[in-house]
Amino acid sequence: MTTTENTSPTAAGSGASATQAFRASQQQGAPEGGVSAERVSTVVQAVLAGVHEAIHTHQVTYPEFQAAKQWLIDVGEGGEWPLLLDVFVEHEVEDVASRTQQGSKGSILGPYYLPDQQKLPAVTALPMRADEQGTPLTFAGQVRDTAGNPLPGAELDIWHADDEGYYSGFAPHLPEGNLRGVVAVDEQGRFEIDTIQPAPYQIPTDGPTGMLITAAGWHPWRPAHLHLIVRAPGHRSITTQLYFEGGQWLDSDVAQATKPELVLDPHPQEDGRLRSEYDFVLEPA
Ligand code: MBD
Ligand code: FE
Repeated sequence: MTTTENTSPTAAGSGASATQAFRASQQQGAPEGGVSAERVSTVVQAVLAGVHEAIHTHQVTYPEFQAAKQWLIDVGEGGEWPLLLDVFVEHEVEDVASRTQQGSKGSILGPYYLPDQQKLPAVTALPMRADEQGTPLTFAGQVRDTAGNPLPGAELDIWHADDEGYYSGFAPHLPEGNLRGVVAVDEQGRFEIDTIQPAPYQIPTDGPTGMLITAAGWHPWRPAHLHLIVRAPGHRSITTQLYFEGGQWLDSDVAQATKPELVLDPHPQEDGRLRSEYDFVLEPA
């Protein structure tokens, strides 16, 4: 991925990178054969009906309509469509998808996933800076199928923010691949990953999404979290996030992406590291 526009940890920088990353991911992910006219008509009509109803119910004025138009233009120019949609909409799409999913609970992907990260063995440390800040954390567990058998062919694609809430690839001061990796589990489906505890994530306040949040008087925070995609041959992948017991914003995630089953309870070890265990269960594909 090129990061030419991304020269400082600003909303415009991370927005441009997130838009670029999304476009790259769409080369593989677009629905085969497109979407039928009937489906487009049904869903778009329902979306527009919701907008129309809000306008009538709340007697929206011309100045308000034009301000909304200006803001939507800014969302696009700032590259913030991935951020805005993943924060305010993706949780509903995930809720629909999760209704047909067995095994571990999923959560939203968000705008900061990058494919093709460093391959790592089952007992490992995520790539990090020599002076990486944050409480050291060991995250360990096992991947099994719905019958309880270990899945030795599984991998954990893991990524998370640093101790300041920034993601590598979306903040130019961070080395490429920092706090990201693809971990291959061992013969028992087990893994043990050394990393640091991430900080909560704040929506950039200098971009259009942050301006909306400020204008509405909401808070711009997501609780600290690990992102994961867990895959195994012949099984349905799980995209999820794991949070931390007692963490700030856990009960008021701006992205509404927390679930009670997704909260880790890390315990301090004798060496001062935190340790947390979590097992994943994948259903057959
Ligand atoms: C994030 O870190 C995130 O996980 C989501 C879903 C949206 C914005 C930032
Ligand atoms: Fe995130």
